[in-house]
Amino acid sequence: MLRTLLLLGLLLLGCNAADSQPSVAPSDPEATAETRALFHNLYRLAPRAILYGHQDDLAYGVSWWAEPGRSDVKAVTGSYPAVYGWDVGDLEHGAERNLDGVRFDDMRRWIIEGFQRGGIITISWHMDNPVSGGNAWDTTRAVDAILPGGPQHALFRSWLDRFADFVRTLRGVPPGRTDTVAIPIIFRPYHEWTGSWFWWGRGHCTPDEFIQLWRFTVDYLRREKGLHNLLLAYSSDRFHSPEDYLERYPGDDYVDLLGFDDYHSHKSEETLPFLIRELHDVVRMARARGKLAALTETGYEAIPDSTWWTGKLLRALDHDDTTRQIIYVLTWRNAYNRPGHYFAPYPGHPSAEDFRRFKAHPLIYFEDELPDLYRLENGR
Ligand code: BMA
Repeated sequence: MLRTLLLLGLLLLGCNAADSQPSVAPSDPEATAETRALFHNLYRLAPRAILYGHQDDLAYGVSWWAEPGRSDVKAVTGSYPAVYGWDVGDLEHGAERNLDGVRFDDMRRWIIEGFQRGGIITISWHMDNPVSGGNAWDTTRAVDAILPGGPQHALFRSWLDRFADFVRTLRGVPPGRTDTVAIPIIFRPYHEWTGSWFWWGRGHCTPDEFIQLWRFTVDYLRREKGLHNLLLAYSSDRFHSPEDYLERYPGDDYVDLLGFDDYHSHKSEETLPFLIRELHDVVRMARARGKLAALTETGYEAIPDSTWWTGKLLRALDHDDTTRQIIYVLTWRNAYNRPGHYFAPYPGHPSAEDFRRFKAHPLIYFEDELPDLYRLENGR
C-alpha cells in the first residue's frame, strides 16, 4: 500500500514537472500537417543548425533580373539558400508587381520552386499606409483607424483578403511526395516595430493598439479566411532587454517564432556583445515558450569587410550553446537597380571566399544540407 502511494506520488510529481514545460506546437491548433511538421522539425533542429536565408534570392541579383534558376548565393557557394524571404508590399492594391518590381506571378512560381526543393518560405509585408495612401514609411497615424470600428477597417479587411487570395495559390509538392499541399509560410507582419520608421512602429501606436492589430490580423486570416499554413513571426528591430522586446507581444496563441532585425551590431568588435545579448535574450524567451528563435533580417550593406561572414556574423551565432539555438539568419536583398544595395556576395566579390567558409561551417545549413522538413516523425 505504502509502495503504491509512493509510486502514485512520484507519478504526480512527474506530471507536475511535465506541466511546467512549455507546450511545443504551432500556435494554430488547426495548422496543416506540413506546417506542424515544419514547426516541430525546426524546433528539433534548432540546437545544431542555423539555416541561411536570403531575401528575393531567385528574383534578381547584382546586375541581373529574373533569370531562370539564377541566384547570387548559388553562384558563389553552389547551393541555394535554405530560407527564401519575399515581401508582398503593394499586394494590398491588387498590383501586378511588389514594391521592388517583382511580379507576383513570378514570386508565386519562385516560392513553389523553393518549397519543392525543400526550402523554407518567409513573407514580410511593407504595407502602404492605409490612412494617407503613402508607403510603409509614411508614419501618418493609422493603426487605430484600421482596428474594428475604425474608419479604415473595411479597407484593411480588403487588404487582408488580397493577401489570403495570394497565399491560397501557394501550393506545391513537398520533396519525395506526389500530392500537392498548401505551402507552409513563416509570415512576419509589422516587423521592426521597436523602431518608428514604419506606420505600425513604436512611436505611432500604443502597445495595446499594436497587440489588437496583430490579433485581429491572425484571427481574421485563420477564422474568416481559413488559412492554416501560417507560422507567425514576431519580429522587432534592435531591442534592449526582454521587457523591451515583450512590450507588444501578442501572446503565445498568436506567435510561433521570436525574431529580431539588426543591421548594426554585427559591424564591429565594440558592438558585437550587443548582438550576442540580443541572441541570448531571444533564444531564452523563445525556448521558455516552446517557440522558435531567429535573426529575421541582418546584413552589412555591400559587405565592405571581406571576412565579415566568419569574423563577425558567425562569431556571434556560434558564440555559445544559447546563440547556436537560433534557427535561421536571413540577409536582405541584392538589389538589381540600386548600386551598392546588396547583402550577399556575388561571384568575384571580396567576401565571396569567406562566404564559402561560412557555408562550410557545420552549424550553417544551406538548402543542399537540409533534412526533409515537411514530413512528420511519429505522426506528431
Ligand atoms: C528596404 C530596402 C528597400 C526595399 C524594402 C522592401 O530595406 O531594400 O529598397 O524597397 O526593403 O524590400
